[in-house]
Amino acid sequence: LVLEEELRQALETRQFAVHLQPKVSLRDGAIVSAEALLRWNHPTRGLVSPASFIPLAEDTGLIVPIGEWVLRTVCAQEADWLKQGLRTVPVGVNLSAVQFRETRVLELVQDALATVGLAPGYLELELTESLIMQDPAEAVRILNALRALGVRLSMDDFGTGYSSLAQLKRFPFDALKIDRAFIIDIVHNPEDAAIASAIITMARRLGLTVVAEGVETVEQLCELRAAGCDEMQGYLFSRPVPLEEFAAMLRAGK
Ligand code: G
Ligand code: G
Ligand code: NA
Ligand code: MN
Repeated sequence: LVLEEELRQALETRQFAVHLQPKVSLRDGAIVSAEALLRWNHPTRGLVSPASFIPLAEDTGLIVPIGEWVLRTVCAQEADWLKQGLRTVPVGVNLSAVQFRETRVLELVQDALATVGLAPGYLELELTESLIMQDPAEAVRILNALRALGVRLSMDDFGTGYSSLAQLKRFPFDALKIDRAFIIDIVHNPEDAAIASAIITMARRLGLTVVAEGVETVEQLCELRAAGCDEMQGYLFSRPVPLEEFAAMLRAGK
């Protein structure tokens, strides 16, 4: 109950921040997009990881206003960077299953884009398998509408749930992110390497951009490149960084 009240206050008193982690092309090393990751700057406890408060935010429904804040913050920042002439990249926002179920996501996204005049192609939504599998028919309908709007869609944490690539072809995803669980041991565990390689081959045949999550070593990078992976995200290139630091990375790279 205490934490719930603190979360409410955090939203009102602007204790949240969005950090961005780059996704990098394995072809030329360029930053091609980013993922928005929520950070809570707690007045006494310091930086609190979302892993420790997102479950409660979901249980209490607070994820709805918090998620809306993340979405609007990302759209406003992107619009502002474009106005400044910065050549920014699409930014992915994580959507929780609760947000998907309890809000009219399509209307919310349309309004967030229109409010700041942002072109839809600068926004990407990251959704997990479990989210779309809760009500696949409804998910297909909403995702098709979002895709028609021009928003990019990416399947997050792929490989950890129960869906197959065959099921995924019903959904209009642009990209697929291979869960970090398969990347961690990719160099030393031939089974993980085989799974990652099979996912990459099939996903690419289905026309999806493949992103490897949690890449930390050059050896992992080489393995992924050899398997035909398109992009990587992970500490090897960069941790999630504050917005201004990300803008500096974009300026430096171009
Ligand atoms: O950022 P890591 O750095 O610690 O994030 C931990 C978990 O919190 C991840 O599963 C990530 O997807 C989730 N997360 C981070 N930011 C957001 C957000 O804005 N919305 C939702 N729903 N989940 C987020
Ligand atoms: O669940 P989702 O994939 O949205 O969450 C991404 C999570 O992975 C975040 O907590 C982010 O901080 C974390 N992350 C990103 N890159 C790396 C990495 O290279 N190593 C580890 N251990 N975690 C990472
Ligand atoms: Na994500
Ligand atoms: Mn992920």
